[in-house]
Amino acid sequence: MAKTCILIGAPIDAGQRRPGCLMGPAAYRVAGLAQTLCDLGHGVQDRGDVEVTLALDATCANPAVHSLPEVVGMANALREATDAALETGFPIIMGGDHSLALGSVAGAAKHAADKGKPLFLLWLDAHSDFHTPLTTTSGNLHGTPVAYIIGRDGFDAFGAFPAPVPPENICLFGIRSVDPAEHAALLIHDLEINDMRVLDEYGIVKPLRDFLDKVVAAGGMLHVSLDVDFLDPSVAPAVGTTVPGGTTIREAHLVMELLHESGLVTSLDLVELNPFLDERGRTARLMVDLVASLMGRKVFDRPTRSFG
Ligand code: B3U
Ligand code: MN
Ligand code: MN
Repeated sequence: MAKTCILIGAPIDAGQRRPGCLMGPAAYRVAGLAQTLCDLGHGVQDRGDVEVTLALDATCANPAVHSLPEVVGMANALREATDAALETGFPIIMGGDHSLALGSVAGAAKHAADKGKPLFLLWLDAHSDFHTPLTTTSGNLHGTPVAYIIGRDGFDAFGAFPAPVPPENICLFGIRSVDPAEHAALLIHDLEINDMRVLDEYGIVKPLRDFLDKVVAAGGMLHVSLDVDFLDPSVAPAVGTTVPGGTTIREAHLVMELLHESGLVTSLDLVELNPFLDERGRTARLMVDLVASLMGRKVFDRPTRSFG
């Protein structure tokens, strides 16, 4: 079904320490994201890059945390922009580092709550991003959004999360790098964790379908947050935090194709693309191709063949 895709640029790299992600939205535009979506029959509105007002009074008890005014400012802007875009279309947030999800998912959660629907979250990432501003040792806030989204403490500077997502509605998929404090916290919260150990044994289809079945049963909305490092760095080098052992191009496309067939996805983040680290645009182009699969590009347009 044709959608109205609403492109929202979120040029931020302050959620980590490696400059470059703020060129992400420009790289997606150069790589032809809008035209790709048009070619698939969707409507496209590019709303440009969000305007950020620095939250200059934001403070945090952990001295390691840096760039709080920038990250809170972006979160505030994106919460509004994502909520508003969901009124009329399918928001695609072009990042920017993963700290932007402190805003985009807040907007999606507010929208879902206003509509009386549960929100589900698929986190495609090498990392669990489950620190709070009080537990992070790197001080990089891109490692914190999942904790904020379930309503953990420590996020005073961001304000209360609008409608915390129950941990069991969150599926971490592809993870292979978890810090000790995140590990301890994940043991006491009931998120669905599909780390690489699980995906190596079962493949991606069964764990993903099981999660999508839960979304269907609950009549939920589904936000997908796609971190470039979900992919193996050999195929997606344009990311600051490479972790070997990621998904292949084909696995990632299959995730997107299954998501498309489910018809469940209502909003999308594209995060952590650092064009300065790319090789002749190949990571940007791969990300655009993955969005194409999510939005309906197929080799053959036919029902999935059954192999019994
Ligand atoms: N967990 C580490 C590393 C990290 C998290 N997210 C990314 N890297 N991309 C941290 O700094 O919090
Ligand atoms: Mn991430
Ligand atoms: Mn990551």
